[in-house]
Amino acid sequence: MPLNPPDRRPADARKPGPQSYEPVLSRDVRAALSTGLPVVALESTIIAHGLPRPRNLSVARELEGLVRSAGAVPATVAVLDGRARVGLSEAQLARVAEDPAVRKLGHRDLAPALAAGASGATSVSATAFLAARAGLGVFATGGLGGVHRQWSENQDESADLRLLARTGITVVCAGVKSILDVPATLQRLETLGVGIVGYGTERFPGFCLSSSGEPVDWTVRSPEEVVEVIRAREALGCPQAALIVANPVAERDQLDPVLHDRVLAEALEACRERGITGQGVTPFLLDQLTRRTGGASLEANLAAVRGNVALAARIAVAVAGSR
Ligand code: PSU
Ligand code: MN
Repeated sequence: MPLNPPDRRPADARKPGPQSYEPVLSRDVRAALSTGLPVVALESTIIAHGLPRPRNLSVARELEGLVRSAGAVPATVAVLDGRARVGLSEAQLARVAEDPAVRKLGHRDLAPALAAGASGATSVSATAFLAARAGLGVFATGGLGGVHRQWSENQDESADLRLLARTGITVVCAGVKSILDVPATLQRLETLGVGIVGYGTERFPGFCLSSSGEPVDWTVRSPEEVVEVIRAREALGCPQAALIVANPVAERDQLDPVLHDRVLAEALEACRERGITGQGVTPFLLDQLTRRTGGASLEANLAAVRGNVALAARIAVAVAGSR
């Protein structure tokens, strides 16, 4: 199944009509925002294209449950039938996980997708964009996109970075995906002015590894300390760029670093051999890692995502309590 299958609907089903392109907030999300209750945005590309089926749907539900049990409202973001949605129903969440026609959308894809009446899962860039526009302040994912390892050959740099440079949202993640050139990505984040704090660590996390080996300049140790950074950013009037809360997966849950380095080299080679480019690269490499580690990278990835979602919910609750 190609990642972005061609649009085979009959022409009249695609005819543009007078339609509102405003993002649609779920009832829960709208109610929470109007009463100041905490809300956490969740991305959907990890569900549709980052995790194997049918596990992806149970993970999607589990992540929403983690947010709820921390006392916040989950807002999974996706585009369905030309409507950008912030907060999904059970059926909509299932559709994102199961429908093979669900594409992968970066923020630049949003307008053409809405105009075409298409459906797609939102990457970090599209999710952060829609969440911030809806007034959400906290967002959780697994690992951010960034600068790929063969950048000098193909200039593949995730749209996540540039979008986060101009979106004032707090993103809780386990660093950037370990398939990337991590030092180069950190350099880009510095150039772009994206803030980074390590959560309980002096090392930048490595996605399914607890540490990438790179240092972070600032460390916070509680949701309340994150809130202080957010308040200081607001007081300075500088939240045009995102704040990354880099939250490592526990060492007992990480992928064996030696195994990681070996299979990643094989996966990168397979990606080159098959000539995979563009939006397909990241899903391909994640899938290869899962296959070549007998599922161990997937478990570490999931442990990281769960930890990030739970922490994001605690941060959202602390932010709501401080207002
Ligand atoms: N984190 C994960 N799994 C994923 C992703 C993040 O644990 O699949 C997704 C995010 O949606 C991110 C995207 O925005 O991978 C990056 O894709 P690209 O490199 O094509 O920009
Ligand atoms: Mn890319």
